[in-house]
Amino acid sequence: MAGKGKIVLFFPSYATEEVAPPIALISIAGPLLSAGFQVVIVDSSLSADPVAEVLSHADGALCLGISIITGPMIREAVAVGSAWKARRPDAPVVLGGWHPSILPEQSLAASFVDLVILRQGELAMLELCQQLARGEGHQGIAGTLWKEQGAPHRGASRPHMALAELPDRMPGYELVDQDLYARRTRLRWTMYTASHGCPFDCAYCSNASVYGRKLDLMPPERVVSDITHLVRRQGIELLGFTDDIFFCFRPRTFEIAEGLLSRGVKVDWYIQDRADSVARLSVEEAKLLRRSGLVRVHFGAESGSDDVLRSIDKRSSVERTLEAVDRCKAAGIRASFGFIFGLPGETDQDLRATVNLISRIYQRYDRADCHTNIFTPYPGSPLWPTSVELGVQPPQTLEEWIEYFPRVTVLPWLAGAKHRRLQDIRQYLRLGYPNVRVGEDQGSRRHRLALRTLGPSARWRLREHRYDLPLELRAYEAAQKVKPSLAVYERL
Ligand code: B12
Ligand code: SF4
Repeated sequence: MAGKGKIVLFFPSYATEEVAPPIALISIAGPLLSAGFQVVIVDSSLSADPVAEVLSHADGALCLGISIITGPMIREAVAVGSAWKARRPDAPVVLGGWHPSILPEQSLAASFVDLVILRQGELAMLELCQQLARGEGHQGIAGTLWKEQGAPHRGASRPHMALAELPDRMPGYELVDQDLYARRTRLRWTMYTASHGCPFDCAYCSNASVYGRKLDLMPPERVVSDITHLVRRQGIELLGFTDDIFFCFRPRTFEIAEGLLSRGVKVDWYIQDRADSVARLSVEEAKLLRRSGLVRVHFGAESGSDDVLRSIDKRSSVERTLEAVDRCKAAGIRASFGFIFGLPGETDQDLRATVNLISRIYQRYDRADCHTNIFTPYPGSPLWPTSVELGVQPPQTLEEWIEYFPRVTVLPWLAGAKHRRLQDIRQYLRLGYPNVRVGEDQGSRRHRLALRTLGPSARWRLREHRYDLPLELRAYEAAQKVKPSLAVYERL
């Protein structure tokens, strides 16, 4: 039943080494496939020439849908969307995902965009495609904004629909060629969404502006049967949950773990959660999760200073972070911690506390790793208005957001030497405590040699908090330009 028409979906490059099937588009594709549409997903990570590949599917298509998160993904969204518009002015270009959901009017104003779908996209996209298939145009769908003779219009609002009531997402997974991804990453892995939303309100997080503060939980038995399907039908070996706080509702967590065990489903899985949630688990509970396949937890630890944690309303503490390390260690679960440098008001003492905490985590558990980012204020987060007051210049067009990401953006309160110093500290952390993420290249022999040579001095600097005259770092960076294979993986 692929007779209703063809829909092309595009997932732009996100400028990192990680490669994974685009879960947002898989979710959109599921209901379209069940309704009888033919769906083509083009994932830039697998494409040598995304513009040419998308255009090769343009003839006869009803529309092009593009998914974007704020930042570098917008570059290819603009290139592909504009090329599509030039070739198929009659077939609308639809933007969906986090960025257009938070800034819909500005996103719609881009010349190649005909329609923006706000927040949850499954039903709005299905209705749009059904309307287009009937030859009725792209106007008037609830939960969307569209252009008509160049002027913007907004449809009725569309309430969030519980995950459990949405049309099945699983047919979308069947569309993806897992072999292609496995060839790139040497691992059959995919992502799965068992809940949306988060009841917390961390000041840097834009989650609530898209999913609100209410948790939307997929029933545990459905989670178990979907995972069973993915493992048995697609040979998935590793599954990443996109949920923000997996342990939010503890009984459900154990039902999922026990369900996987009782069905004999052999799969490794990882989650993201808060340190305080994991610290609350008993060792026995953590071990049960490990037995069911939980291999890694990604934590937002954010800072080694309780003052900073209070200032961002994290409602957790350094002590909780260390307890979470212990719990993971006791159960043999890998633990990855994310830290944010350069939050407004962070002092040098706070920064030192964070570097110390990172060193303590590495000393405490040899299967822990830490990642740092320089704070990037996102629209839709509680810290956005403060950041604008402090001098952040909001980009004025969709295209201007392309350059808006941590490696490029310099915060006004970090202008000059402060930003450079933070980047140096991050680099010393990478050299002092190297680690590798899922789906990432393990690095060349030369790269490993550079790490062995520079590691001890990097760890000395971090311990002493001395970052003056970083000559070895500059030499290393110069060598990187000559031999890019020396590059330590840089997280954006
Ligand atoms: C997985 C993930 C990624 C992965 C996606 C990989 C992949 N192959 O799928 C990648 C690696 C791309 C990624 C990168 C980044 N991410 Co991210 N990511 C997530 C995460 C954990 C899950 C997103 C997801 O897939 N959810 C499941 C799907 C089903 O939900 P969804 O994405 O909301 O999609 C629905 C709707 O948005 C909509 N929709 C989405 N796309 C489309 C397209 C069309 C056509 C339509 C109609 C609808 C539609 O319909 C979907 C189904 O309902 C979220 C946090 C979270 N828990 O949601 C952060 C999150 C989206 N990421 C975020 C950030 C900040 C980033 C980075 C900037 C991080 C960084 N510092 O580099 C980068 C930006 C990209 C880049 N570097 O270019 C922020 C978003 C900020 C913002 N305002 O945009 C989030 C919310 C995390 C947070 N709480 O701060 N991320
Ligand atoms: S950072 Fe995590 S815990 Fe905090 S509000 Fe966002 S999703 Fe929730």
